[in-house]
Amino acid sequence: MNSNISVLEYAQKLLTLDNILILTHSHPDGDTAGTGIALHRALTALGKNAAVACTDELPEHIEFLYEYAYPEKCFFGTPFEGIFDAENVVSVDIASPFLVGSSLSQYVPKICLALDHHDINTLEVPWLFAEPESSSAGETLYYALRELENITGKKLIDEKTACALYCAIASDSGNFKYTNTKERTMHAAGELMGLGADNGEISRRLFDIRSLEAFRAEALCTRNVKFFCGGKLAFSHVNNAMRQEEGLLESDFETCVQLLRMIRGVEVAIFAKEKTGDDGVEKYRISMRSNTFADVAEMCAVFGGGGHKKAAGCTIEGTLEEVMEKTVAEFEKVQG
Ligand SMILES: [Mn+2]
Repeated sequence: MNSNISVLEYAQKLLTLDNILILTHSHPDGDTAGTGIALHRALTALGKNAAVACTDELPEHIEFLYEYAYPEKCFFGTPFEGIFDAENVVSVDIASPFLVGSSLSQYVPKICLALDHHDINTLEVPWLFAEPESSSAGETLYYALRELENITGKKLIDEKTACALYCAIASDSGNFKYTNTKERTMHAAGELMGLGADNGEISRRLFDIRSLEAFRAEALCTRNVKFFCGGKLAFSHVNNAMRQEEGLLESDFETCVQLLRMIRGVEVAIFAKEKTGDDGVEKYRISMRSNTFADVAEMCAVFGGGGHKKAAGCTIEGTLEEVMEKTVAEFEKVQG
């Protein structure tokens, strides 16, 4: 069973370890990768031998994190057998054993110390340091490194470590926009800027760079938008034929629902992607977002889906017209 330890105990425990493998979660985001890299740098500054690993490569939008890493001991999607010998395994931002990913799953039973910020952590580890009130693993690690600095009297956050931690926090807090952003989040970010994190450049790289394909997908989304309920519901879609004609992938459409939500007067935004399979049954993958009162998790649950109050999804069988009618009817119920 997990026992949740304090920041001081976490810092003390880290000091007792060496030859440390830092595990990050699969499909890495800025938080897990930035936190893993920052911890690697801090452990190296403490004179310890360590490496950071992930099942998958860093996706394009956070590839710049390599600039802050020690690349020779950074194994994102690359094997390290024979290069690094893991004596102790620690994890960052991993809430469940399944999030480690298949190529590193043999290390799950060896995790001795976990750092996390999720509400629920199902890792079975001897020591868990979890702070659900924290915006990000990066925020939790920042305060833990401050604790380690107090204990050891060593400076552990250099400019690159500060950049990696800033990226981690900015990623998970939506550039300090989500409700998980608290006073201590901004405090940590401010101190990291003082230590050399370039907030403008990091937010540009994390949030202001888009693929041309995403723009073309949004153009298609904009062309197909329809409004219902006096402009409170915006519905758009893409079918396979349109998508193939434009040479776009399904993943290029990820930001479309966000775009619809930004239209003045819209409460619920719906984007539908055709998912008709080889069986020929017509169906659509639905993404829903709401702005204020509507609970889209409830709306999606009607169709066997789910999610959060303001962001949810489901899959609905039927023609586009049927899917539109069904989802509009659900919104009419909730808008009262
Ligand atoms: Mn996280």
